[in-house]
Amino acid sequence: MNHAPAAQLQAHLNQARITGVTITPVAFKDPPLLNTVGVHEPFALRAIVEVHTDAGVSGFGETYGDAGHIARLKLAADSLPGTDIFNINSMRVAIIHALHQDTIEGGHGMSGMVTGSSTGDRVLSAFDVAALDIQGKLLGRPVSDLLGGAVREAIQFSGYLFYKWAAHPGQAGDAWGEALDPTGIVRQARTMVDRYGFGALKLKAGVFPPEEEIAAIQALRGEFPDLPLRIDPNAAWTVETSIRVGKELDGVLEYLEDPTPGIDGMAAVRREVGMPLATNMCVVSFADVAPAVAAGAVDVILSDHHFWGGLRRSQFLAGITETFGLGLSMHSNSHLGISLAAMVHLAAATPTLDYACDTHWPWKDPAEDVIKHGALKFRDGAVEVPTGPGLGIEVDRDALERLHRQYLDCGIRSRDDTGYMQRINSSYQLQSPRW
Ligand code: GKR
Ligand code: MG
Repeated sequence: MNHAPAAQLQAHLNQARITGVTITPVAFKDPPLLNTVGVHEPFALRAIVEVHTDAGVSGFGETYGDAGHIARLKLAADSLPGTDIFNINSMRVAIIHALHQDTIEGGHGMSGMVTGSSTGDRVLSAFDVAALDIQGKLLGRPVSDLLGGAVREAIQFSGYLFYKWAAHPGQAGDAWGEALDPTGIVRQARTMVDRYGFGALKLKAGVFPPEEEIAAIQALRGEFPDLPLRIDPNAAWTVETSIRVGKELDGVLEYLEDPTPGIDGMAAVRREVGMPLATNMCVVSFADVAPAVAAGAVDVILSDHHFWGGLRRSQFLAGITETFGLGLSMHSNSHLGISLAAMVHLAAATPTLDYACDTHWPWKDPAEDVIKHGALKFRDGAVEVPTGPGLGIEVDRDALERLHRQYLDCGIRSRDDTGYMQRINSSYQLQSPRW
């Protein structure tokens, strides 16, 4: 038997230590999508994290692009050289140590809608994904294999509907057009379903009085009698309003997502409403799980590897939800292809993730990404799990440079939906709950 290839692989793996990290902030065009804290700015920010090793192989992760988050990523990156790329536990310890005396302000990347997540997990996530990308490339196996193996070949996503303006003030309109009433939302949903084949729909609510949003859901139900529907007002409603809406839409929705703020509020709604309650706001870190379970606050947790500490720790969350008989879905924010690939590998290797995952993908200009075209395609509302080594995608370095230039030129340094809205409408006030 010839042991030479095995010996070569061993030598290669022995060398896989981190030599450095490159963090590249990027900006990509974003339409004026409305939510309960304001409106999306003309550009969304992300940070692309490339981890280099002495094996000559590098890997990528994608995360929030807010200035505070980038400052923390840099602190973390400085602590990693010398770490074995197969030892994500050591990376985590180094990162948490590096952040120990962190006095950096802000950097949550979610415009105030998710603020209680663990800073260490939020920072670790992009490094975890990059490490798994490298491990997969070294071993010639997809990331889903490193997570225990894919249990599905394609991942179902939901069509994420937003109320929106026709255009950012002073700019030309986008192809989606305006959606400010049930007719506009149904038109948007029809385009999304025809274009991507989504088999579930989610409405971002908390923008208009609840009656108008109930009407939009009823209009969607009329147009798409068989599709599961969800509504997510990001805690814009009081407990009383949530109960009223929950009763009215019982039997119409698959789940009701974050109607009201906090674990106690959600628990009060859940006692009165028959359908499942879901969250990506009151359970956003491991510290929130026990109080939420004790209070009986939710039925479904929307995981998100960007703030749950990466892919392995998101699987750890999946184990917890399974243990407590909770459902598992997946949350998203505006993102590019590296994140989509990571979401797909995670969902593929998480057997209990039964709901269609959220994605902001349709809202991105298809011409803008940091990955080469072709690896990730939607068919019948799903993305096939890449089978190539690592994340199974290739970063387009010219595109990365272009989107970095766009970041430098756009002037936005932190996501601020509320500030942008207030610049357009000076009487706009942040309020939660609003109705
Ligand atoms: O993109 O405006 C948005 C969403 O509202 C996002 O920021 C939320 O974090 O999609 C998210 C959610 O489900 O809450
Ligand atoms: Mg949500």
